[in-house]
Amino acid sequence: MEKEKRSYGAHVLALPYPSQGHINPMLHFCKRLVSKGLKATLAITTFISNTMDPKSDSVQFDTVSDGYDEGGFMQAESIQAYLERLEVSGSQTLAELIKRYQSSDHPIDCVVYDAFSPWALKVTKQFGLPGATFFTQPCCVNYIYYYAYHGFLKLPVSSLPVSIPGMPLLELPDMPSFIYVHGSYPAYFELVLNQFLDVEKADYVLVNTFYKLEDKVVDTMSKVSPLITIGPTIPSFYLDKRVENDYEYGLNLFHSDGSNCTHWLSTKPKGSVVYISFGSMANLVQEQMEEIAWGLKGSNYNFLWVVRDSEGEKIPEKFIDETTSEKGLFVKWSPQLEVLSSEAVGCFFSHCGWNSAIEALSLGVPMVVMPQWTDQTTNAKFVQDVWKVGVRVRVDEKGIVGREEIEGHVREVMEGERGKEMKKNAMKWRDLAKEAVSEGGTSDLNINEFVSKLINSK
Ligand code: UDP
Ligand code: 7WV
Repeated sequence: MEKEKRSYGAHVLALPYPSQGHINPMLHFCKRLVSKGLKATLAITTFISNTMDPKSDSVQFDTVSDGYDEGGFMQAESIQAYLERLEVSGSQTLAELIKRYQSSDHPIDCVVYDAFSPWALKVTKQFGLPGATFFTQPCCVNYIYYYAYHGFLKLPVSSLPVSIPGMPLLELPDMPSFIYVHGSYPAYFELVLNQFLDVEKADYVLVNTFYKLEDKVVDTMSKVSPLITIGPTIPSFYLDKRVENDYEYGLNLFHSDGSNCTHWLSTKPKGSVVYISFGSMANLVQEQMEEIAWGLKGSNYNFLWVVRDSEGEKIPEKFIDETTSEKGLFVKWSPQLEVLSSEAVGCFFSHCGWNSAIEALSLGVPMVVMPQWTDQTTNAKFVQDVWKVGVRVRVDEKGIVGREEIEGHVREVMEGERGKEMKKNAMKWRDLAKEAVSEGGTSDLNINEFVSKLINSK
């Protein structure tokens, strides 16, 4: 019997690093590829697959193992142990998965893997397939790591400010935390630097950013390490609206009270709400949570605050008692894009994880940023001084951001002259983000070229 003719151009297997901030952009990129005629399979870990309920009409899900099928990262003895086992089990199960597809009707034609997992390229090449590494962080951060990886940036940093071509001068707190706090999280530092391990052997280097947002860094970095910008990878409904049924990411590691948020927001006047979230991983010390609470109270604005289960106990009881449900809403997880696109939201108080930052830029929402670690410090520098869409709060001698500092910055963004300027800039970036992924935009053209090369190289 003749084989059924393929209805798709090529089959992409995508392998995200197993965290929320890495799954979201990869999953969404897959949806975009499907909308352009490819077939896409997202390989999540067995643990995540067993605990979540991934939803997508267009992307297919499959599993690999990080070696911790019962508890994921939380089950690991240490960060280093997790990363080591992820590489061993990940390589093995990725190979098994590709092998299984190669003897089916829809063999894999390309592997798109998170830059955090350079080992995936070795597996990909064993099957003679093209590999595309996917950077989930912005180019400004990647280029700093590129410099450090090649020893162009001497560590610990002793000469300040740091001058890197294509970038503004950087002070120490503007550097990624692993550089800023030299020696912190050595295993993660190795992970972020190793994004450049074998990068020249990858057939494609994809970055979740868009050209006009980072034109100087992209141009500078492209000369030494060719890359293509394919972002923002946020659901199409919020940008070009060309991908059908693409309203949400579709894989949440936490349960959300979605309709609750949207209903509550719908009762609030335009620009009256501060949305607060520190992403999926940050754990703040109790004193910091208290300062945020009293800073908010002082500002007297409405607020929608995402407090994950593990953070709940850190909110002062007195604050909860004094806050009416009209004034403030606490949720354990939010439909963040829906929230950010609500007219009621006047500013986003954020840890400045890259997804959150590019989502705010794409939806035209100004920010107060309180970076915690990893790339967030550098993202915050660019949010404040390059894109000019937010202000960064400063920590005191004890490493805490005080309530007055918080109240002052929230007021500045919500009501000050500078706030109006930031809103205007945010709207400009929103338009440029839309343009980038719309027909003929920089990211759209880059994705089209990637797609046609894949189809033609089969
Ligand atoms: N997010 C969400 N609901 C929340 C908080 C976060 O849907 O209540 C999403 C957010 O839209 C983003 C991702 O989770 O896409 C978090 O990624 P980010 O890079 O901002 O931070 P991380 O969690 O990696 O620190
Ligand atoms: C998850 C685990 C470790 C890191 C990150 C995410 C990130 O910064 O993206 Br270093």
